[in-house]
Amino acid sequence: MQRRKFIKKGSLITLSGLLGAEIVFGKNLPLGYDLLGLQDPDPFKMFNKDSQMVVLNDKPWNIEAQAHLLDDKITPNKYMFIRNNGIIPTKISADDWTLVFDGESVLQKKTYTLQELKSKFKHYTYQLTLECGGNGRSEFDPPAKGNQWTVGAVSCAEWTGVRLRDVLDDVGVKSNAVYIGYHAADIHLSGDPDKEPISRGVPMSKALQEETLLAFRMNGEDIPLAHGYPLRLIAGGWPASASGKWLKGISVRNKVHDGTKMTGTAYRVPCEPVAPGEKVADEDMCIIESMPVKSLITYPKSGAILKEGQSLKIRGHAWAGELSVSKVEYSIDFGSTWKTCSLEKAVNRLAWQHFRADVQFPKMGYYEVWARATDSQGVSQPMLLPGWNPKGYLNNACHRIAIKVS
Ligand SMILES: Nc1nc2c(c(=O)[nH]1)N[C@H]1C(S)=C(S)[C@@H](COP(=O)(O)O)O[C@H]1N2
Ligand SMILES: [Mo]
Repeated sequence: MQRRKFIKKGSLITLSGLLGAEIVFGKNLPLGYDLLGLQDPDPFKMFNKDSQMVVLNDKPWNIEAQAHLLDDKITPNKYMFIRNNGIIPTKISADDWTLVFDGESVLQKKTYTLQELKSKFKHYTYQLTLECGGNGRSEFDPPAKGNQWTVGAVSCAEWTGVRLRDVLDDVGVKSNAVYIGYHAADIHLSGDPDKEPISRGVPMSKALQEETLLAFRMNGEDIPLAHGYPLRLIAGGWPASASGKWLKGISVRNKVHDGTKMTGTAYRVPCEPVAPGEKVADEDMCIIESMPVKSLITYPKSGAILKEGQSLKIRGHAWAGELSVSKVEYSIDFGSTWKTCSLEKAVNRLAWQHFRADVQFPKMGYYEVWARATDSQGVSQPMLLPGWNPKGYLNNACHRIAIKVS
């Protein structure tokens, strides 16, 4: 007779996390049992998200913030967008989690347990901006397929982990290494275990940066399940698709990584500008690297009403991929004139910067406040849509809020 298999303790904990309650008689559950409580899930409860977060897709789960929810300097989990290409793994046991280093350019294949990574290498903590390459996609015309992100697919949380470069040093990398590619534990939407939902990466130069982490904590706690528990690659300032969640493997490649969503139109844009709707040949597409300069007004919420004579203290964040932000300005006259906002320095490289301004309005009426950031190389956000591209990436147009003075 076959022995009945039961769900392991580690998986029970993740399932309890998804349900938001302990599964009291969990040890009686047979392996593969479908809990009723997870069949019609409330995403806000399941992921500990605020109910003002906006669900764009439930298969897979894709959830964005609204501008005013991103007002905190460090984004708390409840306001952090979720972007999934596949199905979130649930049967995770951090105790026996391993990370494999392989590929053409490692001296030899090497495996670490999560415990080894934590104990063998020094820990670092950074605030790191993660923006989905498709943030702002909803505005493109002709429209681009994919999740219709507005402005809320960006976050800046505090990540703790070990430096990828310290671990690569320990693994031993050949001099012909050009790229790393990640492999993860999430499941392809087809259910096919041989297909990866996504397997992207970064060039060695980015992999070896001080801030590129193998992270195991977010905002001082274990990484929430939806954001990559128990281990995640973090490459701040690049499209967040480079930051692989539920990290199981790193391949050190002797060529540009060619995993799922590294080729074709995925996370690639025309190397040179094209007319809206134009077909672009494969060889004329370039991989997105550092994200462009951008800003977000997080206070007040668009639609705020003021009394005549009242001034308005606006605030928000600005970021510029690998670069820093040198200036943020605002306009209340649809971009004819601009005034300077006060701008804080980043707490560390690749963290977003906070701005504020005290805005006066000349008389009663309807206004829009626009914000425009400029990066350290003098490049500013466009007032309207930037270059069209087939998948609607990199929309860094100025953010705007409506204000009524009555
Ligand atoms: N394993 C895995 N990693 C992933 C993804 C995914 O689907 N699977 N999505 C990527 C994309 S496209 C983005 S924008 C970020 C989103 O991170 P978040 O859900 O923690 O906000 O994760 C990236 N890492
Ligand atoms: Mo993304």
